[in-house]
Amino acid sequence: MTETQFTPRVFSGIQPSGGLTLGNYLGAMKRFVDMQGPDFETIYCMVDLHAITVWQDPAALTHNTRELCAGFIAAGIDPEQSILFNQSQVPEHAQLAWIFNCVARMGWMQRMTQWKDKAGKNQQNASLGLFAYPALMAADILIYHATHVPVGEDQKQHLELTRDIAIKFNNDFGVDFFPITEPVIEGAATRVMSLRDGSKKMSKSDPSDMSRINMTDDADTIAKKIRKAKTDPDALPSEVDGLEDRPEARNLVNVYAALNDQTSDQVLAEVGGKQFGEFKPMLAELAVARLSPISTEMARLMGEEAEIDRILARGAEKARAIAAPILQQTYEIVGMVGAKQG
Ligand code: AQP
Repeated sequence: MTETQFTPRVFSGIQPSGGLTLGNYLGAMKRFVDMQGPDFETIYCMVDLHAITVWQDPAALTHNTRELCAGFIAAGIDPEQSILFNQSQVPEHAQLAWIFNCVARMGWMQRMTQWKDKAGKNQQNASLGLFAYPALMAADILIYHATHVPVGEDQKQHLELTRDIAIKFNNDFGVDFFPITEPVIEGAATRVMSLRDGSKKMSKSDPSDMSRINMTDDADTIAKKIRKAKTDPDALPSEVDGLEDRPEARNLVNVYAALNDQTSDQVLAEVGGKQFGEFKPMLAELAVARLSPISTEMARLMGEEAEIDRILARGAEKARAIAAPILQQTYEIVGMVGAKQG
């Protein structure tokens, strides 16, 4: 463990690999907004280098990156207070990732469940980038010496690997240089599930649009998706224990709780005994009330593309001012001739 006192600094990212989902919002973005404030420096990134580990149409990648930036701002990230940028514009991420490719072990990567899920049965045909994804993610975090990383539950294993990489680097080189980052996985909706299948995570890349709520969906679409969400025939229980073996019911209750800043227990104390026919319209109304202002603001910002590009460019400049000296110090520790402390 490290003795060094690191500046309390938050880093997290979202892939512009599709449109933002309610899962990304509740599991990540809403939490990013909560952490913005006097306690931390906050750095948020559109991780476009991660997105291309699976095929992205270039025009769609451009659009999705700008729309994601609009989503960050519409959700409450202030680009003056937080650093907001896209990953490819800060080359230090990829440069540190190479060092980490040489620190991480093949066996560590092979154990990653996201690799297994995304590569599927045809691993030989998956990109090398998809395999090395967690080393780039470790670099994203550690290039800023970030101490806290808010993420959804699905990223827990990658964050453990980030800690392993930091520990191994520090041990291999006999330094106390990289912090051992704390994952921040909190709230009622750390894993929002598909609306069609309570055993699958809600995901941008799910082929079924009915499986997810997109942050750009209009009120009618949100209400329709919730109305058609898979459920069971029983009434809602009054306590969380009663949701055991009812993944779809649990999911809708968790989503309601997260949208309303409550715990699932508090929600069930109010709605226990109700049938889904009554609960779903309540959830739809709440979801529309919370999400519509964000989607309206996103649409407005998307009409100001040049302004989004300016915010991203300015964010990248500020990010590089932190990342460049840390990369140079890393090179110096590794023994690269020409590296000098920034
Ligand atoms: N369903 C979810 N519930 C809670 N949190 C979630 N996150 C993603 N899905 C859920 C969190 O959102 C952040 C950004 O995720 P990402 O875009 O980097 O990649 P992902 O986790 O792979 O998300 P998707 O939507 O499933 O993207 P695709 O389909 O491209 O793979 C992370 O903090 C993640 O935990």
